[in-house]
Amino acid sequence: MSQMTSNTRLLDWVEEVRELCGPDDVVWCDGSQEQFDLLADKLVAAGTLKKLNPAKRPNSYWAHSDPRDVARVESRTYICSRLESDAGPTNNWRNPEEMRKHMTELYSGSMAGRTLYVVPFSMGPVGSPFSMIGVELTDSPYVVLSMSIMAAVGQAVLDELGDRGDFVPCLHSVGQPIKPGEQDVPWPCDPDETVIAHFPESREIWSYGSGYGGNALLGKKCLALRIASAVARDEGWLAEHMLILKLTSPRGEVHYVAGAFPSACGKTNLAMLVPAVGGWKVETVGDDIAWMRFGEDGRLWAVNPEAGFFGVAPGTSQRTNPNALKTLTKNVIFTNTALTHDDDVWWEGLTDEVPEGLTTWKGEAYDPASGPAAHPNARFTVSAAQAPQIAQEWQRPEGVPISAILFGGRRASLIPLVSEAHSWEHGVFLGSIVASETTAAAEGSVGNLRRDPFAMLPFCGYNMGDYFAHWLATGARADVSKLPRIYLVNWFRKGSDGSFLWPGFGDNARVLAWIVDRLEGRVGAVETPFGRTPKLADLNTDGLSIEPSALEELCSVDRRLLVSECESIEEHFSTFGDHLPKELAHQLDQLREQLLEVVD
Ligand code: TSX
Ligand code: MN
Repeated sequence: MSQMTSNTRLLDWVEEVRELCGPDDVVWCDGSQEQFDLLADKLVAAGTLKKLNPAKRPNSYWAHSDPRDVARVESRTYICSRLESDAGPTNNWRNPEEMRKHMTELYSGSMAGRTLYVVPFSMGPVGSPFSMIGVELTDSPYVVLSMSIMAAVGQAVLDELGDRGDFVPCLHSVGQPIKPGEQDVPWPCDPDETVIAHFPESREIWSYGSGYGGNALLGKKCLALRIASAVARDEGWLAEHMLILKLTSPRGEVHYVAGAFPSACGKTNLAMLVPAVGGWKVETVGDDIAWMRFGEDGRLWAVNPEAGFFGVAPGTSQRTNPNALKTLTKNVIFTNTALTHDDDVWWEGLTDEVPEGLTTWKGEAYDPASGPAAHPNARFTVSAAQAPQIAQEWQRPEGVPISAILFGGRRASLIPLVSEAHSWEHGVFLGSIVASETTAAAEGSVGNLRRDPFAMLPFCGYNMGDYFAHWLATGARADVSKLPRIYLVNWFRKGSDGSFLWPGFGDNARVLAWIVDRLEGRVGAVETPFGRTPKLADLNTDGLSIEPSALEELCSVDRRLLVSECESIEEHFSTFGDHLPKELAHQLDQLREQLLEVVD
């Protein structure tokens, strides 16, 4: 047993789980490099990890999962609140007692033949008043290694917790006990019985059956978004699915920008942007989660509660995200990428040419006729501290003051390149109608419009109508002059020939530059139904070959398409019933009124 803590709530819970799950051993994780290396060696011996070529990718590993366990499973993710209405229409709900009963049966003996690891972790810097402590009990050493990269882990966290009871218990089992005499498999899991359950009222997380990403690394989506969003509602702050970037202008002005984007919009690429316009600098504070609260100065301050990046590998290249490639040169765990003949990694989009002699994410010789070499949801897990573009203040306990909030989506038509909300309420409306056209057949038919309000659809731990109300209430108690301004952006608008109108990537800095010009009061704007868009002359197009007509089209709003958009928004809003704040219904009315007004 451990000498690492005398915390009775923790010790009692570990003992209770040991009795229920029946592991052979209990190991406490101290966060040391020695323990990390020991576990990595063990996983290499077990065939779960492969050590990559140290001459090419020092201290890095490759894992490939069971093909049935490759992504978060939203259909098996539950909010277990006493009232179904507290989970709301966008979440799966189960009664907490029923779920506990069901999962207690699943967990019974589920760790037989395995080791139970105790992983104390801090989301946010250890000791910051804004950090949250969790303890993950898991039978997956792969999860232990990943958690050690994604959060502060170990003795320092236990020391900070002391004898307090305010940690979030996070129970995780892959759900594949090893019977006596039986061989383990490289990626144990139980896909038929997978459940990821959240108990926001008692602040607990129970996960069973999956070893992959957000299902298993419980500090990230489960704690820092679903549980934290419910805590934030109760305590008056915001837990958001947002990147945080530091933007420095040629004049030396520094602005911090937060941004929420649905999946497949390039959020990590934006967080790590290399501007295509001279003199501008982007540094990363975070690429996925922002915890925001008002400071003494009345401004909204944001903290990145994570310590690493768990990013999608396919599509990451020298052109799309050079800083990511620089970050991935050492100390990385890759999962479900392809493996090269000389023990390095590869994925679709990394290079134009497919290298010879690839092994696919399934561990088979690559044959283009049998699908991609890397799984489309293949991931890298890497410490943020080794990113060359990391902002020096990224772990400051008080965070960084946010000047602007971006909401984005993948929209081929209607939504302008950038528009500035008229007010906080209008900005909340723009966040509530965020939508993206689907890109993969797996998400339904390609090109379908999917609403993903605030990019929080899979991550809000309570009723999303109440979440909208919480955003409105947050603005209502603020000093309006100190609130961040809110912008809607769309890098994905297409022309009539079906090609992208905007070059995107590093050129998105031109949009960021316009936003800074707005914040600094240097430029005017043009009114549209979605807010204020740039006067075309105010967008810096130096060195950009774009037709004036394309720029015009990018910033325009087609009123005919707006009619059907209003109908679509009305349908979207109707799903929230009487939990929809009246201010948002009013915003939709105002959008409709614009249709009746000027006809040009
Ligand atoms: O990440 C993207 N961003 C944000 C970058 C900071 N992507 C990739 C999306 C999938 C994750 C983009 N794709 C962006 C973008 O701004 N824009 C586009 C669309 C696009 C794709 C290719 C080209 C232009 C636009 N041009 C050529 O391929 C030459
Ligand atoms: Mn995310």
